[in-house]
Amino acid sequence: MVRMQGNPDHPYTAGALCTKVSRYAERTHHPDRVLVPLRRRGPKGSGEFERVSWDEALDAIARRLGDIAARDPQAILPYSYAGTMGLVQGEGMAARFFHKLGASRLDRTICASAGGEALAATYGAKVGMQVQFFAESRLILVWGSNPITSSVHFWSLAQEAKRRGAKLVCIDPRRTETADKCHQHIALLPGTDGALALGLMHELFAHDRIDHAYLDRHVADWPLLRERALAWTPERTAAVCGIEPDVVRGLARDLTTLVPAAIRLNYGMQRTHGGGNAVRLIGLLPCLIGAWRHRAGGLLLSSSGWFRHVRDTMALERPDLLAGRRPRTINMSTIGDELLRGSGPDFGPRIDAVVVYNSNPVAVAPQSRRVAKGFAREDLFTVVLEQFRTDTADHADFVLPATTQLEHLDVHTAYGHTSVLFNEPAIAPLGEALPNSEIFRRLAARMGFDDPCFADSDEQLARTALREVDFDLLHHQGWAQLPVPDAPFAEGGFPTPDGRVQVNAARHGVPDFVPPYESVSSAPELASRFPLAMISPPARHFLNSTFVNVQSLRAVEGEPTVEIHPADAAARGIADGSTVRIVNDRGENRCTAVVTDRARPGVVNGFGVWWRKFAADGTNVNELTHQHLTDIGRAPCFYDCLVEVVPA
Ligand SMILES: Nc1nc2c(c(=O)[nH]1)N[C@H]1C(S)=C(S)[C@@H](COP(=O)(O)OP(=O)(O)OC[C@H]3O[C@@H](n4cnc5c(=O)[nH]c(N)nc54)[C@H](O)[C@@H]3O)O[C@H]1N2
Ligand SMILES: Nc1nc2c(c(=O)[nH]1)N[C@H]1C(S)=C(S)[C@@H](COP(=O)(O)OP(=O)(O)OC[C@H]3O[C@@H](n4cnc5c(=O)[nH]c(N)nc54)[C@H](O)[C@@H]3O)O[C@H]1N2
Ligand SMILES: [Mo]
Repeated sequence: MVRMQGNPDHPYTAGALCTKVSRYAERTHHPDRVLVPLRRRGPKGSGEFERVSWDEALDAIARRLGDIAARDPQAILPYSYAGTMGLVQGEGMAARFFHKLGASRLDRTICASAGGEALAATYGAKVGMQVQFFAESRLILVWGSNPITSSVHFWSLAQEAKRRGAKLVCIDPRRTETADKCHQHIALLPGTDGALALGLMHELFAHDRIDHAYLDRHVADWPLLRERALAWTPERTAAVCGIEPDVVRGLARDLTTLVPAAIRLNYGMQRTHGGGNAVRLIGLLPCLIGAWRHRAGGLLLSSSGWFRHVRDTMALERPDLLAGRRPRTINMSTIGDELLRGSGPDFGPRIDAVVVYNSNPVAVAPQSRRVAKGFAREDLFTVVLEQFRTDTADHADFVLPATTQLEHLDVHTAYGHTSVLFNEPAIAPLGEALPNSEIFRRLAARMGFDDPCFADSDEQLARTALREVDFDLLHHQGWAQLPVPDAPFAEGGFPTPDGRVQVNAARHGVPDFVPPYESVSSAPELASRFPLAMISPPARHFLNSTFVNVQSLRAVEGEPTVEIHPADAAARGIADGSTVRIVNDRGENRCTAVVTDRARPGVVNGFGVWWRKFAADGTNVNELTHQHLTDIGRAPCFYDCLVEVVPA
């Protein structure tokens, strides 16, 4: 491995890498890589291990899982998410293994399910504009997203639009680096986006600035929305959002005068109680103004729905191996509570074993004191497939060395652009590391699973995972573009049963503003003790908890910090650069205060997702977050969290 470089021929990324991935060589060849199987030696959570052979590790794991499965396989839980989003090294062989075993199923909600299910309820699938056409938009709302940090390729397109004269508006409680580069920044209170969307609709309906023809033809039940929106005057909206009424009026005007308008709507707003309803409301704005008529108008949350015909999940994951069994489903976002639960009639058996791959729940899951306590159970059997000794790996009985993206084969779909990608291994696996697929293949053999599908090679898995894709072209070129129309909904044709956008969606009804669980106005009693709202978006140089141990990146991030507005800091006697404690009833986290007007009054900004073991007090921001779920999609509410900040 000598150099990391993007593919200059790929139409969307054009060879550009984000900062963190440009350090992937440093990460891959990091001296701390786990390169041999490890067995626990010290107490749970101590991170003390001894080296064992693959045979010893796999025999012991298969024996223990076999014993538990003989009682009830549902006592075994797989836990995985975004470490790699590849189809082969994600839920490929792993899913087959757990289906055959009859293990509990995992509801993978930790990131995108609130917005995903909300968009599907409204539009029928996670579909939207083709990202490249943002370059031609006249108005771009960057809503709940910090693309300079988290999607640099989109940001290049927004910059292009700006050069061509577009207006950029950033809607975010934090004055982000992105907000600095937009023409306007609307610093609303966290979790109030649904109210802002209703306020904008109020203006559009009240002044009759709507595209009647588009609504009549392509949006079912739209008058129900009108009725609801007319109650949201700019004054009411502004009071809820913590902004000025004229901001609502001005933005509504821009939406109809700067044509076409496009919304880059992302996950910031979804990590609060009303995240699902907010996405549904914002999702309806482009319909009101007929923005879908243009290829540079509409919205983009995720393009992943365009891949739904391409991904052959059944063939890849083989749910038929369940053979009629219907194991329970466990929500990954409440893993803390789930691990600490006893068996019971409504829960089933206690969780006796967890197999973690592609995830670091002790750091990334909410209310991490509960998560760490659960993983510290001496009677829990934990296997972690990892590249590094993460906070979660420290709690394992066995750590199994996993390959990185450079060392294994995979294929990827996307959620920004619309091409399928091929990941060819560039180097041989380091040390004794193995791809996830091979680890599950070997475990399956040890467990006596002899269905032919457990012998599939990685290339066979990759071919099986994709249909309607020219695999040879994909392999040869590195990517294959999906056929997506330029302006997919110019004439309606949404992927809903009747082809129309759904205002009154099955199961969810007409969308409305759902206030946060924890805010000054929705929980005044709690706010009297913990008056500050805390959000915790990702740090620019980390990828959730990945890359936190890469020295050159950690050097730029420095140390865990919390941003606090000068007025809030002064009221608490907090000086810039001093050590503070962020506290609430769930826990506390020590870090360094940055006194800055990047934070709005009443809101503090923590950053995700540091490793607990790198912090002086062994915690991170998730010590403060809670396990309540969003209105739609059963997702976590990381940015719906009241705290107090005090000098340490
Ligand atoms: N560098 C880097 N890039 C990443 C990641 C990373 O960890 N680091 N993570 C990747 C992953 S897994 C994901 S899911 C995506 C996420 O990508 P995005 O969904 O684009 O999310 P962020 O860039 O985190 O931006 C979220 C923004 O929302 C703001 N926000 C917080 N609460 C609210 C609210 O209530 N309303 C509004 N309007 N805004 C709010 C935050 O201040 C933050 O600036 O990024 C991916 N890219
Ligand atoms: N407070 C707060 N918490 C958050 C967020 C936030 O914004 N604020 N963001 C949330 C979001 S958007 C997400 S997506 C989740 C992400 O949570 P996770 O999915 O847990 O993602 P990471 O923290 O990146 O951890 C992935 C782990 O997988 C490992 N890994 C990578 N590739 C492989 C592989 O090929 N094989 C194996 N076995 N392991 C591999 C990496 O070393 C890393 O330790 O975190 C969530 N948590
Ligand atoms: Mo995510």
